[in-house]
Amino acid sequence: MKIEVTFTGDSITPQMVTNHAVVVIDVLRATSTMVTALANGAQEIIPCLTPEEAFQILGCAGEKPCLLGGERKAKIIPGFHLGNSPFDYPPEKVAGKIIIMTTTNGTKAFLNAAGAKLLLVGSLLNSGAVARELTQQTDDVILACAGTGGKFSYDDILAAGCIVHKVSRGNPEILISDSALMTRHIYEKHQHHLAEGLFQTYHGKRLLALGLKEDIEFCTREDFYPIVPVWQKGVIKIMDTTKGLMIY
Ligand code: 3SL
Ligand code: MG
Repeated sequence: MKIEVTFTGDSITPQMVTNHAVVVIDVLRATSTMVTALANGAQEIIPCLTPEEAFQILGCAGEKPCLLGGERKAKIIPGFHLGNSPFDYPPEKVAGKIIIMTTTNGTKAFLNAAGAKLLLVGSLLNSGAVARELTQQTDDVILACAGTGGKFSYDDILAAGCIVHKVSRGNPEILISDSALMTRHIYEKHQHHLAEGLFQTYHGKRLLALGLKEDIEFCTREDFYPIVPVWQKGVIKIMDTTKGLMIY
């Protein structure tokens, strides 16, 4: 198995992901929020590209228990129920709910990778569980960082490097590309101070300026949730990693 890391959602193409296991990563904050919502009991997440599309899906959902979640410019979208903070998704709000979600970078990256053979949601919060799942795979792996505004984003690099670190530990037969090796080195530099590492970054500073320091601290909690969300039939659900089956 070979591991590659890509750095922006826009660079993901259908050709690239075919026959690969792909993990989409948007630490600040879309994939951290998806993982939190599912860990807190959300039934499933439907990622979509635009607020208009989200309203349309809600309009067709009938009696289904749906909530709209996401952001533009890091703020809740007018008319939506939830923003893009993991703290917006506690069990009392999201248990049993279907979350229809659109974010600036994360959901777009995810949908660009929709043709992957296996498509998972990764973050620091579930990095250990994702790494364990990847070690069961025989297909080549792409860790697809969403990036910020079409550019490389340090938060995603930390999670990609963390997953590479965990997958490659004790598995010398796994081939690590130069991009994966670079992310592993960056993660290992910040490993014991992940939040502080992000306070200095472009997106970290933006969130700090909006008073969202706790979001950064939460999104950098490594292995907080032992779940692996997987894309199946147009929705994201928790994978039952014990049986290789999805939970319905
Ligand atoms: O990158 C993204 O899609 C968002 O998660 C951005 S934000 O943290 O809500 O600004
Ligand atoms: Mg991001």
